[in-house]
Amino acid sequence: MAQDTGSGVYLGFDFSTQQIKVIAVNEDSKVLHEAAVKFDTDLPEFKTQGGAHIHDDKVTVTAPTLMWVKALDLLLDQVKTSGFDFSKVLAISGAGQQHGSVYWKTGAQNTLRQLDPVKPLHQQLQDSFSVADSPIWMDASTTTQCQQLETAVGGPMRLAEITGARGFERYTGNQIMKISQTQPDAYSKTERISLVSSFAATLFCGDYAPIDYSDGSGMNLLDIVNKSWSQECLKACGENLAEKLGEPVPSTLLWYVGKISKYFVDRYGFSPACQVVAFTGDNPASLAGLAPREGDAIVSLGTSDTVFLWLNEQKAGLEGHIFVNPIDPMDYMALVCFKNGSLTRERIQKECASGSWNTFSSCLTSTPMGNNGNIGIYFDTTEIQPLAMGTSRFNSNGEKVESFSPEVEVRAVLESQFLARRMYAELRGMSVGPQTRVLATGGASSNKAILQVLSDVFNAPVYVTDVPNSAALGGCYRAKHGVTGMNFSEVVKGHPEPVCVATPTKGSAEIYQRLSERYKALEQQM
Ligand code: XUL
Repeated sequence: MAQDTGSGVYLGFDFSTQQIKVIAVNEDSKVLHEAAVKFDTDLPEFKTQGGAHIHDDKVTVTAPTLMWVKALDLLLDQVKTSGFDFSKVLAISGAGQQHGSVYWKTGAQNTLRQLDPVKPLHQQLQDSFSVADSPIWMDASTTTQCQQLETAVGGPMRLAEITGARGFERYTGNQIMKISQTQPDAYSKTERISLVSSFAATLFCGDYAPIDYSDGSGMNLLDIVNKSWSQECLKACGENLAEKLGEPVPSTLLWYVGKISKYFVDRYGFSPACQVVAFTGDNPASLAGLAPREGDAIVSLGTSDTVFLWLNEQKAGLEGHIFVNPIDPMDYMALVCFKNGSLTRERIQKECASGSWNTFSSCLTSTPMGNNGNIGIYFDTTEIQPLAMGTSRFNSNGEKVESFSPEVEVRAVLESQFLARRMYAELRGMSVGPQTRVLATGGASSNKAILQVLSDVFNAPVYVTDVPNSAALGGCYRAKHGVTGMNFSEVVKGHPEPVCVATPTKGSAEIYQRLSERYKALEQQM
């Protein structure tokens, strides 16, 4: 383990769906240490699969809250055994899987304030939760509650205007409403409700840590313009909810939620001066971990594709999600997720390019931008926006056709995927153009021919940035940002600069402007 003795150290935690991860960096953003505890394999007694329990109805998905506590015990013991010097840590922060909720039973605050450093946390907190199984982001059981909330505030668009999103099943307000309706006793015995992020910060503070604006935006409860709970939404979701949630706070910017609790000082050797900066959601933390500049668009090309945008102004809408920006609370970030990403690209690569990415790339270089007017839409699984499934192919006259040649099919899948990413990013407020840096991450970002199509469709330069564990790293950067108050660009000064790998080909703007209009019309027909 490379322990840097001279300068200060920042820790970033990621309480994600399948594991808890920690990264330590020094003042130059150099990674000094990493460790992780995986729920399924390191804590088999909780019998989770992928860190979750999928219930018999298939739509209810929870995780045992105590498992997360026990995982933190294991993780810190492991880091201590490795010889890591916790006394150098100036500040910590971190991330949690978004939307999940934790229900602290009346009396838990007292327990948190009096933790005994001789015993592990899970032994002392086993009776502290009024609901033992936390609903998590994979839960889709709250359609009725979403409808009730939308109706209460005046419809889905109105809910999106207030909270940054229409009613989504996984959003915490709807989950809380379900608990208040189906487990009224447990709800009334709850003194505090945390998100996974603020729950993690609570453990470190030994007292209730507030919810930050950015992760709080994933609840259908926060008024993202006024940065306060929406009274109408609170009223619809549960009695005395404001009290149970506490006041939300900015994500960073010289804001820390408390000092590390005596428990961690005595048990692990943290300095009593170590600060805890508000934890946030994993997606906002990932944005910070990629060290973006204002205005950047991040396109993550993975199993599912996700577009993150740093926005100065947001546009409410029914697709995608707007969060308060985790780096600058006056700005916003948009997130739009597409289910058909790498798996669809891989299927076409197998069927049309004999399973070879080199052949796939040759197909791209041998076909012109705009694919001679051929467009294909490939939704192997039900897409999120639009809610549609199936494959459709259209020739340059807009007529439906049964098949394309392999080269045309390869270009068609990428062009339509990137046209969709661009269209929904524009709907959420991105003004695409040569001034926008598109930062590509994820598996497919290693293929230059693919990134050239991305650059042409977005009419913007594409940079690659390979940052494994961006959410945990974002925790380190946010910890430093929170306690030093430096400009974010200074905070991330040692972060590897993204490399420009593709610039728009001459003529791409006109071609894809036309194609984008056609794509929009064809998608509507699906
Ligand atoms: C975002 C979402 C997921 C979780 C996964 O809205 O639900 O990305 O944050 O950890």
